[in-house]
Amino acid sequence: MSDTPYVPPKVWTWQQGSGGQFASINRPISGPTHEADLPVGRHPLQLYSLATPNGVKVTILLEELLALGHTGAEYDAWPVQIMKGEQFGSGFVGANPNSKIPALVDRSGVAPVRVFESGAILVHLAEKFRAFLPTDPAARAECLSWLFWQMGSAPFLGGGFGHFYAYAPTKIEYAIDRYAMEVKRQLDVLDKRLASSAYLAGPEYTIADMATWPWYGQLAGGKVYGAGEFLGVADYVHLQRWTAEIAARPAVTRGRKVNCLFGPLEDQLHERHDASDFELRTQDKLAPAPAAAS
Ligand SMILES: N[C@@H](CCC(=O)N[C@@H](CS)C(=O)NCC(=O)O)C(=O)O
Repeated sequence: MSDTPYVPPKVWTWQQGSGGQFASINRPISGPTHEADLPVGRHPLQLYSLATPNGVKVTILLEELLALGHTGAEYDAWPVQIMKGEQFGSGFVGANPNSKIPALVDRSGVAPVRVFESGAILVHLAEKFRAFLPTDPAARAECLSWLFWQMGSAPFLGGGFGHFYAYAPTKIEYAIDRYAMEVKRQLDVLDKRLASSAYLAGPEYTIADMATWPWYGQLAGGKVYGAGEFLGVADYVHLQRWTAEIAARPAVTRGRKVNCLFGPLEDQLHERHDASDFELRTQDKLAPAPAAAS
């Protein structure tokens, strides 16, 4: 990166390595880079994901469905290591031509159905099990409105604020300022809604909360981008109430562990194939015991 002010050329060209922390995976073209089949487990629902905010939305819903007694929601969850480029394997691109986690393949019907985009996956599962998406038309419209609000808003938080505050190779005041203002506006939208409503869509916990919590709840808890103090998240008291309530749900605790490849070993369940995996197959149980000090 040079010190001279950037003047855009007539036609943009790809400078490999200019993408900061994600330079190794960002490309201006789509499609597979290599052949790699997706693994398939024994359950009808096959999830290919990672415990990022977008991935966790889906595992929270699946664990909530199982907690409600929907045994048909049993699933196999396979990790996709996006920093290693696994989202560009031919099998994954077949499940999601956009090469981003999460992707779901529902094999419960005559032919496999692929579903990509976390919001679409949440709606697919909520409709399939008739849970966490109200059926009353007004309540359903409110739920889908907040769900799509989240899908449209989070890129300003992640791709905008998070990128320039935490990941960009240089701190650009203009960019950080612009996105900090937008994210604070979004936090205020949520805070005002949650001042008068227990959950985003109304009195019931729905897929709108499950989509929003992993981004804005985690941000409110100071858990993403190290930006809690910078954004003054403690001031949003209604958002804080909702954040804490959802964090305390056992299904949320479980959902956050699935396909998690970082953090404390007891919170990392790399693959999930059975409810017992939370007891038996987290990394603290699988990792070799450290060598005894001599
Ligand atoms: N709108 C998509 C966004 C998914 C997304 O951005 N996934 C990220 C991880 S959180 C990813 O797979 N990134 C890999 C890449 O960009 O190559 C959704 O909600 O499913």
